[in-house]
Amino acid sequence: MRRAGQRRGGAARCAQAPGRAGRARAGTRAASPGSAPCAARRLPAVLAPAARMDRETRALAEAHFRGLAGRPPGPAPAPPRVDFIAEPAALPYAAFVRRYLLPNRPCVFSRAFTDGWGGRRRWVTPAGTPDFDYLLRRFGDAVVPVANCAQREYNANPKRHMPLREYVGYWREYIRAGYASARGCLYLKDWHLCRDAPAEDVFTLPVYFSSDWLNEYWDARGQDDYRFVYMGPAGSWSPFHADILRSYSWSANICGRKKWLLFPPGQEEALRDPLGGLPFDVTAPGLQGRCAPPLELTQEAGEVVFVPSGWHHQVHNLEDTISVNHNWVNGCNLASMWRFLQQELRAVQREVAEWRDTMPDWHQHCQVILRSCSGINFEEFYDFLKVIAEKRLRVLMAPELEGASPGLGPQQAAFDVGRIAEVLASLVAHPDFQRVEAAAFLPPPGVLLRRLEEGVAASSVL
Ligand SMILES: O=C(O)CCC(=O)C(=O)O
Ligand SMILES: [Fe+2]
Repeated sequence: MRRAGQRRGGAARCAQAPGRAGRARAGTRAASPGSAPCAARRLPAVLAPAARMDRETRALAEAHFRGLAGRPPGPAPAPPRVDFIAEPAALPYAAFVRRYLLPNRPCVFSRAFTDGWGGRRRWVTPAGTPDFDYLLRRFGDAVVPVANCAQREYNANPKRHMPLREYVGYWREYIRAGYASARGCLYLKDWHLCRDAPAEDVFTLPVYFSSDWLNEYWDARGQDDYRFVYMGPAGSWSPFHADILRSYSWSANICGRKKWLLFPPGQEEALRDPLGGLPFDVTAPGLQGRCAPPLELTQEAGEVVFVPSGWHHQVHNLEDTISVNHNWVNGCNLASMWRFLQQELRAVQREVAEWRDTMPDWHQHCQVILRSCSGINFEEFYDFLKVIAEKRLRVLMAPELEGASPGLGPQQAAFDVGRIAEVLASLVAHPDFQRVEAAAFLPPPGVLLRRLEEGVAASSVL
C-alpha cells in the first residue's frame, strides 16, 4: 500500500492530525512531561481579539460561496508577489477576509504585529539568537519531537523524541562545529508547547487567525491542539508539502529567518512523478522548469506568514530560527477540508479494493485507515461540525449569552452556521457517512441539519 504507507510516514503536522493518530504513532503526549488537557490550560491565544465579521463582510463572504455553488474554486493565477503588511492599523479584520482569506492568497505581516509577544522578549538574546539558557531553564526536561533533515522516510523526515536539553546540547555543538554534525541536521518540529507548558506566554493570537475551528474543537474535547513550536539551526528545512486537512497555517518567527517557496493549488500537479508521487525537495535538479516558478519570500525575525489552504510549500531556515506555527480551519476552508477527506477516502478505497467483496466490514476498515492517514474519519468530522455548530447556534438563538463564546458576534456566527449547513448537507448525503453506525450520532445528523437551516433562515434578517 504505497499510498497509505507514504502518508503514515508523512510530516507529522502536515500529513497527520495531532490527535489520536499522532499520539498513537509517536506517543508524543504520553512522553511529554507536564502535559495538561487543553481545557485546563491558560488560553491567552483563544481569548485574544475576536474575529467579528461585520454585516458587510459577511454579505461579501456569503456571496463568494454562493458563486461557487459548492464547487471547488477554479485554479487562480498566482499573484505576482506576496503582499507585505507593514502596519497593524492598515489591515482591519474585514480587509484580511476580503483580500487574503476569501481569495486564498498568502501575505506576510511585519514584525510590528508581534512586538510585545512574550516569546520575542524572553526566548531571544539581545543579539537576536535563540536564548538557549532560558529555554533550558524553562523546558530542559520537556520531551520534544526532532526530525532528521538528512534522512527521508516516505515524504518526510523520520522523527524521534528527546529531552529539549539533549536537543539544545546538539544544537550548540552543531554551531561550534561550523554547522556540521555526524548526527546530521536535526530540526525540532511540531512541539505542542501550548499543550505541554500552558503557563508560558509565547504569543498573542493575531485577530486574523482567531476564527480557528481546529483548535476550538480540540480545546472543547480537551485532548490536543494544532499549535506548534519549531526550532532549528541554519540549514534545517521542511520538505515540500501542503498542510494537514487543507488547513491554513500561520507561522511567526520568534527569531531567525526562513525562506519560503509557495506553490498555488494545482501547480504541484506538474511536479508529480510517473507514479503520481510529489517531490520531496522541489529544489532538486531536474524539477526546475516543470511548472511556473514558486512565489519565493524571505520571512524575517518577528514576521508572520499566512499560508493559504492547499498551497504546497517548502521552507528553509536561513539562520538559527524559532517559530510558532498553527494550523487552522474555519468557514472559509471548511468545504476544502471536506473535499479533501472525500478524496482521501476514495484513495483508501482504491488501495484496499481487492478485499471489498471478502471483508464484511470493509467500509468500516476504510474509515479506520482514513483516520490513521488523515487524522480524522467521517464520524469524527461530524463531531467536529457538531461542536462548532452548536456553539454558533447558541449565539444566534440567545445573543445575550455571547460572553460564553467570546469572539463570536452574531454576524460571524451566522456566516459560520451557513457554511456548516452546506457541508453538513453534503456529509449527510454521502453514502459512506450513511453506512456509519447511526447510534454514534447525537443529535442525529438530520436534526442538526434542520436546526442549522433554521439558524440560517433566522439570521438572514440580522
Ligand atoms: O517552518 C517550517 O519548517 C515549516 C512551516 C510550515 O510548513 C507551515 O507553517 O505550514
Ligand atoms: Fe506547512
